[in-house]
Amino acid sequence: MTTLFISDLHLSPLRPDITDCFLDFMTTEAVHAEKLYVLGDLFEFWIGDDDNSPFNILIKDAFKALTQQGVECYFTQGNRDFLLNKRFCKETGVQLLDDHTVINIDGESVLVMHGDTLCIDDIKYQEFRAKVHQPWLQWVFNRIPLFIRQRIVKNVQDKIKAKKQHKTLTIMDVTQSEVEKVMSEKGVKRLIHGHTHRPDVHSFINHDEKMIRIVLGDWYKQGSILEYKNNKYTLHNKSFK
Ligand code: LP5
Ligand code: MN
Repeated sequence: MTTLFISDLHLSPLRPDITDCFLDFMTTEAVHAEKLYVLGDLFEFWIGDDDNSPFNILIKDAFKALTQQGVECYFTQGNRDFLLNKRFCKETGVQLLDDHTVINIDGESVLVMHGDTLCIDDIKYQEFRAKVHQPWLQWVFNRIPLFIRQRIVKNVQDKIKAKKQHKTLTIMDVTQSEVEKVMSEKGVKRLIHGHTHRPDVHSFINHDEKMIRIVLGDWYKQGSILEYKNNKYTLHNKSFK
């Protein structure tokens, strides 16, 4: 049994190198897996499930082909695709997971998430997140014409870009006490997430028990995949052609 995990691809029509690597991954690696977990930020930005641009159709078709071949696909929203929802899933066969979901891998409970909720020292981001996750605001936003939504997002992104440059790397990393708290609450000894773009395997002791936190990598310079096979987790890269 092979289970694959990816996140932080930031797919966009402006990065055909990432898109090619992703499409190749879907047809050569993912197709042989039993399950694929996409832990957020698949897209550079997802404006809404009604955006049927040729690029979005290309990506949706890749998921549809995969699920039709029997690979179970799961998706967790990231901070860039928090508006990806049920319609995308219905069109592709992908199953949407809650922000924090405990899955079972060969008998072990494993917590999977995007990872942004662990960065609690990034107070400005957490305030922003709380705002844009309000169901009523999303309801209203989804009903605004697409071209106006695109302008709003561009405006907010420009505003935010300047603010992000002043943040330290520590603020933008996970807060260890929050990791321990969430893992205890969920009763797991293993956590898999993305978001920080710092692929690594962290081991630590909490309440006398060994805990493991696996961080997925981004796809800016190469593909980054976590593979679970034969009771072993391996992080590997996939070069752009
Ligand atoms: O992904 P990455 O690493 O670049 O940065 C993230 C955080 N940034 C974001 C921002 C999104 O990518 C862009 C969102 C555009 C959204 C348009 C919304 C339209 C309304 C929708 C209503 C339903 O996620 C970044 C983190 C970083 O991760 C590391 O964790 O630091 O966070 C920020 O930079 C956010 C700023 O700190 C907060 C800025 C507040 C600006 C307020 C603008 C008004 C918002 C109005 C919302 C209605
Ligand atoms: Mn992210």
